[in-house]
Amino acid sequence: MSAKFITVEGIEGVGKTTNIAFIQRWLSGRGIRYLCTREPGGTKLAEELRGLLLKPRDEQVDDVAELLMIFAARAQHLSNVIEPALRQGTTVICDRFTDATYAYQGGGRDLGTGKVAVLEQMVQGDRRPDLVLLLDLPVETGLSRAKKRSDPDRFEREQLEFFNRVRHTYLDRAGQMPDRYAIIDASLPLADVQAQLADVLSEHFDND
Ligand code: T5A
Repeated sequence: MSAKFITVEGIEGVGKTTNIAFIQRWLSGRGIRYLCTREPGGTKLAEELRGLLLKPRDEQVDDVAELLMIFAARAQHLSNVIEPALRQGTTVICDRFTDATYAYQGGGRDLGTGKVAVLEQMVQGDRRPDLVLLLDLPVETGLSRAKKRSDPDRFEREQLEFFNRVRHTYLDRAGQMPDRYAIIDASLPLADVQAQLADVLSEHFDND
């Protein structure tokens, strides 16, 4: 079985962290070697960039500066962690990847797809996820779940409209690339969310 690059996406509080723990258990149960990582982050330098990106600040952050920092972190993460793991036959589970950039910077910040696509090609070459697990729920539900958990970071301080644009960009991309995306209804009780995930994972791994 070849190593797969699987990303988990969705708006704030959609349950990525919770469900990645389930995915890890699922893979372990089948004896599949995997590595779990996240974006922005995944290396020392990329985690430092993550800290800079998420920290609330009184200076207005330029949208393109934000985009470049995200891709700087991604370049480091890809060359030091993701690509070596895939080359060694290790499946990689990544909490967010470039679909988040299309959704948050392209959609949320309204930068559009052009600049993101140029950087995607420059940083990733042909590397794209084999499977994107898009956890989807109404923005209000996600934000209220996220609020219970911790103080809002710089992104979580955005308005509802921002997150609605993010959500719709994700859904549009999933509609355009149905072979690569699986949309999971994350508004359901956890057991039902995980049953959907198990079905999608079985389809991808058991038929390989
Ligand atoms: N970003 C990132 C960009 O703008 N561009 C990019 O290119 C990238 C890569 C950090 C930020 O960076 C931005 C987007 C983000 O704003 P992050 O750390 O992934 O990214 O941020 P969050 O989305 O905030 O991730 P969280 O870890 O905070 O949320 P999760 O993981 O989606 O949610 P989770 O699992 O912590 O669950 C939240 C709560 O809901 C409960 C859980 O128990 C928990 O309390 N829950 C459920 N409750 C009821 N029913 C269910 N089915 C539930 N599932 C979970």
